[in-house]
Amino acid sequence: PFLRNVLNHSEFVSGEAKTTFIDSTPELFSFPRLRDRGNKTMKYIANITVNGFPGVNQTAKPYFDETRYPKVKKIETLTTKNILETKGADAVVDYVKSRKEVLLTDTTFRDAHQSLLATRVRLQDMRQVAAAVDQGLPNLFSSEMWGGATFDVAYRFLNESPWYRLRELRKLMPNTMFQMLFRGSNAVGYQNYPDNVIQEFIKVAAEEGIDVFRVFDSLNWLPQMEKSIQAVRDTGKIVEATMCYTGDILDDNRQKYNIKYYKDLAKELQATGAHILAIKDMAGILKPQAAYRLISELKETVDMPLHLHTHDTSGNGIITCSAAVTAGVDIVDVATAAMSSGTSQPSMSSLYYALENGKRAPELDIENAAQINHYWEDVRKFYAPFEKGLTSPQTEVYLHEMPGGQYTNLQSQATAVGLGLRFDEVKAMYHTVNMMFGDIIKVTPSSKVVGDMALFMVQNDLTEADIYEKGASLSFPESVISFFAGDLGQPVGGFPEKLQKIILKDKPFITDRPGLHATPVNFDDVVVELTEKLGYAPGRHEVLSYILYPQVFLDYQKMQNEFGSVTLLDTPTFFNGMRVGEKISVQIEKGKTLLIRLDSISEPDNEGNKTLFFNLNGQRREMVVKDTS
Ligand code: 3PY
Ligand code: ZN
Repeated sequence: PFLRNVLNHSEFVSGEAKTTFIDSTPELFSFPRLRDRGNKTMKYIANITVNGFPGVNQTAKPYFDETRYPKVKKIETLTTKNILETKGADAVVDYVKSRKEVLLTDTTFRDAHQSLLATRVRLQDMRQVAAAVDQGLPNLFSSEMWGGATFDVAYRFLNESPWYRLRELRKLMPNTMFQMLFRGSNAVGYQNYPDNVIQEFIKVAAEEGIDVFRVFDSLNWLPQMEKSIQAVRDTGKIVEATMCYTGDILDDNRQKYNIKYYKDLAKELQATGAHILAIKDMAGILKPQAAYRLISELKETVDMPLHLHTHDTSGNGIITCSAAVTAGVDIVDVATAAMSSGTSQPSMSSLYYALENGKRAPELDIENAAQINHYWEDVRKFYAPFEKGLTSPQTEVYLHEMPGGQYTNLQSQATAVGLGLRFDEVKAMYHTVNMMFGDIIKVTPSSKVVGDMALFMVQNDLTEADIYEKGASLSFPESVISFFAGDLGQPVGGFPEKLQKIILKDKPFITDRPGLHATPVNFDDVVVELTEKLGYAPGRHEVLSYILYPQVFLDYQKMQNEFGSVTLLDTPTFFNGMRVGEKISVQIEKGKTLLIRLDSISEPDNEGNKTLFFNLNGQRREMVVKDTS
């Protein structure tokens, strides 16, 4: 029973075992362990082969060309990460200010795939290119590789621990600063968490390897950011205080969010003690002329580096970045070309050529960037089932203002409730709802509230007038009620009172910070509760995951117990299983490889069970799987 427990130990099965654990349990490395790993892996493959992967409607596993692995020239230079480690956060700020060229953040490992491929890119594919980025692109300001939706999606859909992803990449990228997107009091979730959870999360994330925290609030409400900003400062890492951009500063008819609004906000954000000011254009609606004016005026308003984040949905992303560079922006977000454009960030190499020979051209080895990009051209094909984005520029985004990361998600949600063919209506309704709500900042989670309301209205054929007339008898989506109760904080200019009454009915609402009403989490109690559920004492990171996503985390653990660490499988096999006659190898650790061949699959028996005949490292193995497809 002891060995059984150990074999089910989550760190063990997820491959996260630390040296101390391995050293104190040498029996784990004997043959039964390898066999157990092999059996679990085959069980996973057998299930996927017979029943498919959720969301992947393929009948047969596609054939892919051999992946072109990047061959980069290693460039020796002092990196921002080296400066952070030796001289601290303020020295990085001084370094950024001293640079004449614009610096780049590469979002390929986070926002790019969140915005194009429903956040589905797996560690296994990042792992193969990580060292090339570290060695070949050392002039990057940072690599954004964590946060936003990646945390939840890794557990929920990829059976992958986001912490394990962070640790593994950290090992492969020792000279690159890692950046994460942090939703202020919503952390990496969709709701408000108690302050001590926020503080503990930031502390553990910093210890595990995050260097730059971009802290935003989905309503640009400062009180929801302050605790996080201070918590990052306490760790000695770099904090970017964020203004989310919405509206159009150059449109006289849209003056709720005018230049004065952003300049005042910038001063308030500077006063929090943050190192960098991030301008987060989550929808990609910052037009080039507006970017020029905004950056120019912010430069004169605050004395901190400016970091611009935009999305290329409209097709104008490069021009916006270029205008911002001319106006003096210090850092801009880009993605490798094959993972750029559309709802993602503008392309790194396009921006390079747009700025080439200019005064602020970035320092980038374009050959290395091209090598890395070839790799992604090949890898992106594995994720074809998740491609739901735009295939051409969409200037309609200037009207609906939907964040890049939300577009594909809302499209899937619409399809799931039978509104796939009415998505144009959903987009138009999204705009209507925004105006009904008083023209709010729309970014996770406030964007989800707008999306939920838009879907609700289209699904029930409700117009704006209907909401005011029939509101009393409607049961609104939970997220909408919660938003109007003040659970996400206060929007700029407050809530529209009439609508708030209709939506809340008699429910009370708050006007102060939700964190003031939240009971701090007692971590000791959670450890006891979780130990009971897991059968072992959890690490601090596991405790946090459980607090943020209790059921998702427990489901992940269940999958780990059943199938072991599927993180190590190649992506086509992970999503499509195996073809009869196919051979794959899975390197489960240095010097230990599983060689798996699928020899045949039986017809289903009376109960619908199929038997899959495998060969695992030379030995015949059978797996029985119920065909539920
Ligand atoms: C997120 O919070 O996930 C975002 O990417 C917001 O733009
Ligand atoms: Zn984004």
